[in-house]
Amino acid sequence: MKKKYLLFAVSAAYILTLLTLTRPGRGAAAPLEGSSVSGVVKFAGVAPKPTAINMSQDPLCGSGATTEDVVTDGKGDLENVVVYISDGLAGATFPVPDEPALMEQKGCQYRPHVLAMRAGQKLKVVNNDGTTHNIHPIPANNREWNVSQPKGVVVEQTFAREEISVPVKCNVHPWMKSYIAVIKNPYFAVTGKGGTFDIKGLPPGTYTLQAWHEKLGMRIQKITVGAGEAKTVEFDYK
Ligand SMILES: [Cu+2]
Repeated sequence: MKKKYLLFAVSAAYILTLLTLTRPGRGAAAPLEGSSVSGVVKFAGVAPKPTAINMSQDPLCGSGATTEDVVTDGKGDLENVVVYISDGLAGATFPVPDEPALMEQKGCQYRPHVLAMRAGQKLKVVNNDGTTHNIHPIPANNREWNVSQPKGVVVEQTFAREEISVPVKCNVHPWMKSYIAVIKNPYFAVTGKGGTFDIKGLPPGTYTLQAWHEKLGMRIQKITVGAGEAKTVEFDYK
């Protein structure tokens, strides 16, 4: 009788172990688990029209580019909005990715126009143009730097502290402007085509979700996401 119970107990333990080991999303994939918050950023009303940029001072820059301070499609979906968790992570720290964040200069414009990256992460700035640029971020909460960047030269820098967002200019080409959002947690996105964003791998909790646009300013929402919940939210500008 005793032996039978023992056999039963051992079998049950074996099955439980198997179930645990074969559950999807365990082990190395763990950081990608969790809840998510996604959605869209909208601009209500008539968006200002992009205007042509006069690049005639530098024949190596090309022509035909337009301003990017408010970029929407015909449906009011707003691009270049940084959406990030600004509060609710209770001082948690997160490893900084080894891969650098990338900003390119193409046709004498910054690509992307708005970049989001981690505090302490390496920033790699590439010059794809035939001309010399001068990359010059003007931070309020980080070390300022200002580097001449001839054709083909790669610049690498970091920003130590969170700052949303650091304006970047080029001292050679006055129309060149971009923004770098430096964020201390990994929970952020920048809206692209369609005005959408998707922040994955969030632990369940209550957070302040903030949206930042270079011309239209900040929007703030309190959100609560349950375990495994895929929350959707909308931000509205006008
Ligand atoms: Cu330039």
